[in-house]
Amino acid sequence: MLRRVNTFCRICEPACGLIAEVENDRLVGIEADKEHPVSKGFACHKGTKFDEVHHDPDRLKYPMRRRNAKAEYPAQFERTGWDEVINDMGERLTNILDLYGVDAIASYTGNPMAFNAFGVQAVGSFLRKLGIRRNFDAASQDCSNKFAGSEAVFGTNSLHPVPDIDNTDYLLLLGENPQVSHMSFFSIPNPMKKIRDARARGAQIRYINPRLIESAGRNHDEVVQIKPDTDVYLLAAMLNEIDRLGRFDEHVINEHGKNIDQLREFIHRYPPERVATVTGIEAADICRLADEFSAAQSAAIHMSTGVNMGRQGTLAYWLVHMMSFVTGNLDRSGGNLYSLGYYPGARSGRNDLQNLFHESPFGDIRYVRGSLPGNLLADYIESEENPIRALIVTGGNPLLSIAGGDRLRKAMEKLELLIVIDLYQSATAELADYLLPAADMLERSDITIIGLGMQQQPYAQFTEAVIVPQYERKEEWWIFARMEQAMGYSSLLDSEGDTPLYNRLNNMLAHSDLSIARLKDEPSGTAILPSVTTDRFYTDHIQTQDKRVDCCPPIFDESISNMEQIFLELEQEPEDQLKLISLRTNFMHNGWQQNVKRLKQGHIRKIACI
Ligand SMILES: Nc1nc2c(c(=O)[nH]1)N[C@H]1C(S)=C(S)[C@@H](COP(=O)(O)OP(=O)(O)OC[C@H]3O[C@@H](n4cnc5c(=O)[nH]c(N)nc54)[C@H](O)[C@@H]3O)O[C@H]1N2
Ligand SMILES: Nc1nc2c(c(=O)[nH]1)N[C@H]1C(S)=C(S)[C@@H](COP(=O)(O)OP(=O)(O)OC[C@H]3O[C@@H](n4cnc5c(=O)[nH]c(N)nc54)[C@H](O)[C@@H]3O)O[C@H]1N2
Ligand code: SF4
Ligand SMILES: [Mo]
Repeated sequence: MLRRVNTFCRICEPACGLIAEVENDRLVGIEADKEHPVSKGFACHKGTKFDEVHHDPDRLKYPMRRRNAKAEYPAQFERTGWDEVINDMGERLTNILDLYGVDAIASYTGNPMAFNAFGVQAVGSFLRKLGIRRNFDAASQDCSNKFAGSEAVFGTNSLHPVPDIDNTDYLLLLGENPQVSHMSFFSIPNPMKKIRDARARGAQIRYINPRLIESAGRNHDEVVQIKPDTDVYLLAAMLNEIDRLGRFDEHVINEHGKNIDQLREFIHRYPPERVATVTGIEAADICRLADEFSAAQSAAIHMSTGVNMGRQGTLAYWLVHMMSFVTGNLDRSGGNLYSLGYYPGARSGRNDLQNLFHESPFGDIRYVRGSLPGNLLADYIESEENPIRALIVTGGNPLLSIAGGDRLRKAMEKLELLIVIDLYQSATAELADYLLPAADMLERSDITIIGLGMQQQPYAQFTEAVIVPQYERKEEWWIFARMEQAMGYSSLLDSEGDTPLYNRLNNMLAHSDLSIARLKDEPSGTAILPSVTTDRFYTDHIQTQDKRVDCCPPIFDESISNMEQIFLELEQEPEDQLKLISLRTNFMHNGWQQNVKRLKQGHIRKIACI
């Protein structure tokens, strides 16, 4: 008999509603959920073609143990059983802990773990129980600048006001290509429809990008082409011009801001005429952008990985917040609004900005949201003093996703123990001592978590596993809970049933009078929450101690002087300087989905860069 099961996609941030078709315990099809109250029948080809991942013969099926040395290629693995492998790993981790202490063990959690509510909580619990401090994750490749930026300006890493796209008159998008990527730090199914609707209403759309992107299509005038890695100067110059036009909202600034004189002093160093050559945008065009943004009835702004991944992503995000705040568009209809989801997360992201940095053999570094910078992973492994000797990689492929793969490979070959939990034998997994097969998104239950605080329409969805894990694949939470048991810690598996696993998420849902049991009764497993509102940002959401927006956080002093240094260097660059920029396509998802044949159709549009 054919069963149609409601579920949702966990590949990227929109979390589109899906219907999975199951016949005789076998997945036979996936389609977009037309009845889904939020995604309303939208899903992209990665979600609807996920059956190819699920059935892929290359998928890991059994727990495996390495037979040859790490440096030997190809890797040789032998099949083993879960009890054996868990006991082996537990014993080896305990030995390393006893011999070298806790800093000899590190963890890297990859991007897919952000879409795995129970898995990510189990990894966290395991690391806390062992006391592991050397944590790395994919965020330092694509978004930790945003955590650090919001922390400095709003007092919490978890406050990222999103564009009020349904009401805005002007939408400024920097470093993103929603047609291909469906946006990050803004959970919105079918973003291109929203952008088209906004355009049809008469809103102006502007993309800042070195490349004429797919999202703009034939609307070439919507793209302002910029030289790579110079957005921070464009934003400073736009703010400068808006101030010159007398369009700072003094009332909002007096009421809710601080350090505004310092902001003014800073932006006055970057008038449009000065930054034109470095950004590749003529002064008149910068002034036009500034005029448009500040004259619009309402204007919204969003910045993504094209800028995040640059050298000055944190400062750029500060200036993005400033564009919104000083023009009175923060917390205003049609501007940028905080999307309170089922759990008020802003408070838990609060951080004390004093003494954030600590000395390390590689200079002063800091944790951002509990994680160290990924590009130091190789240094930590190769360090003479107190090196990382064991690494647990969960749902990530750092060898491909962190820059400098050759060096990282050589470093990883030196690890005494590498445990990799993945769907596939990835490049990183080629070096593993233990390679453990994870259940895929259709083989596990879950709840929407990644978009919390960033959903265009707040909602919560629960899904049961569509299909039981095939072969000997296991969910990540189970693997970590078993490891806890093997190493003598308390564990989710100590008591029966789902309750312990669901406890934390039920506590979070309780803030919205919801529970997993209640979600199960809702159509599509989905409860719609109140829409995003204005007028609570400065009273309820902002987390600085004085509840004021910091317009020029002192923690940026050093970066601000580096910014000038970099500017002087950029001014010296020859006009034909070649620079590489990232190109995300429909054919892959970061470093995976390479086997999905039906993603490889079509071609990359040849589009001009400056
Ligand atoms: N070369 C390159 N580098 C990049 C990027 C890129 O596109 N190309 N993108 C950048 C960005 S934006 C990011 S976020 C980071 C991502 O950095 P990573 O997370 O390190 O890299 P991914 O390629 O996303 O790796 C995901 C791995 O998880 C596995 N996987 C998929 N689903 C599951 C699951 O449910 N459970 C488990 N256990 N494993 C799973 C995949 O098979 C894959 O090996 O990389 C950044 N760096
Ligand atoms: N098909 C597909 N979808 C994906 C992914 C994928 O790999 N494939 N990855 C997912 C992940 S993990 C993420 S984080 C999101 C990312 O989603 P987006 O942030 O939208 O990522 P991109 O589509 O790479 O868009 C980045 C844009 O920045 C531009 N750019 C490069 N350098 C600069 C610069 O210096 N300044 C400016 N202004 N622009 C610049 C590039 O030309 C590119 O158009 O996508 C998600 N969705
Ligand atoms: S847009 Fe993202 S969440 Fe939606 S179906 Fe595609 S991959 Fe899945
Ligand atoms: Mo990402």
